[in-house]
Amino acid sequence: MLTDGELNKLTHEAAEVRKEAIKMATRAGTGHLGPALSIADILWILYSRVMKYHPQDPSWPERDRLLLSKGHGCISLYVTLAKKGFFEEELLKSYCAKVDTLLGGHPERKLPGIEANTGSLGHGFNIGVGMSMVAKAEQKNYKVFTILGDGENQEGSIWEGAMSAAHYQLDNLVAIVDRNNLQVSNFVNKVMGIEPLAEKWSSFGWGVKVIDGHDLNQLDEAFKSVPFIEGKPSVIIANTVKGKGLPMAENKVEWHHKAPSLQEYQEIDKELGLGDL
Ligand SMILES: Cc1ncc(C[n+]2csc(CCOP(=O)(O)OP(=O)(O)O)c2C)c(N)n1
Ligand SMILES: [Mg+2]
Repeated sequence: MLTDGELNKLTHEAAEVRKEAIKMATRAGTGHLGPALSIADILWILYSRVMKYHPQDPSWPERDRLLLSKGHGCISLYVTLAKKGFFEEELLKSYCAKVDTLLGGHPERKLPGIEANTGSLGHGFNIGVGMSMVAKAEQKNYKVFTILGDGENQEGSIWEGAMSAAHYQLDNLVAIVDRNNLQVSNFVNKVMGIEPLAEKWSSFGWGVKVIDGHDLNQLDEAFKSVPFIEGKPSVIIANTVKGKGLPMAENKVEWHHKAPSLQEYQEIDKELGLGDL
């Protein structure tokens, strides 16, 4: 359980991540803002309370690995990595600013802290399965965390990876499903329903917890209790809100890939106090 002081601090910091993400998308005039905002709390708790890493030595062999399998949500990851010291915060201004930027619309390994190029849905998770197998083969203690979209659960490759992870007893692997109920153009249950999701993962041999993905205490507790079942990989189904923290974007399908206009920014600024771009 987080103390009140810890909870207040982490809540404030996660809100700052969101504010910066909104600024980045506005400056660039592009970005998957809704999908970035739903995972800001998950990322902030992972990097603040859970994962082992040295920002000055991003390739430290014992580090925990994070694969953002829903790579399009990368704006919040970029902000998190900058705030945790992987690179200067000034670099955030280069998000989607030119063709050869280090901070593109999907994460690439050329940026410190990024483990793999991701964005083709169904891939990052399976890279994570492979990394977890390597850790086991080399008797290393690091953990592998991978964040998936709920729509991404419609990809067949996810279920091949899930089956493999259980078969190889990868209890060093933790998947987090960002259960925001939306995908590109509609609600997930309208496009192709994935329920009963917890039972599906469980039947594939995973330990499962369903939590509120914006409740920092629940996130912290869930991460601290992995593996949920000895010898099995763990999945956290995190119920979230797409666009969380930006009222005009919350639960709005059109904010899947959208940036605020300058006029909208002024409105948001009044509401959230973002300051100059
Ligand atoms: C293999 C593949 N097919 C299609 C896309 C295009 N695409 C990008 S985001 C997205 C929707 C993802 O929805 P979800 O997994 O729920 O993530 P969310 O945006 O809600 O975070 C799609 C289809 C892709 N990136 N990769
Ligand atoms: Mg989704």
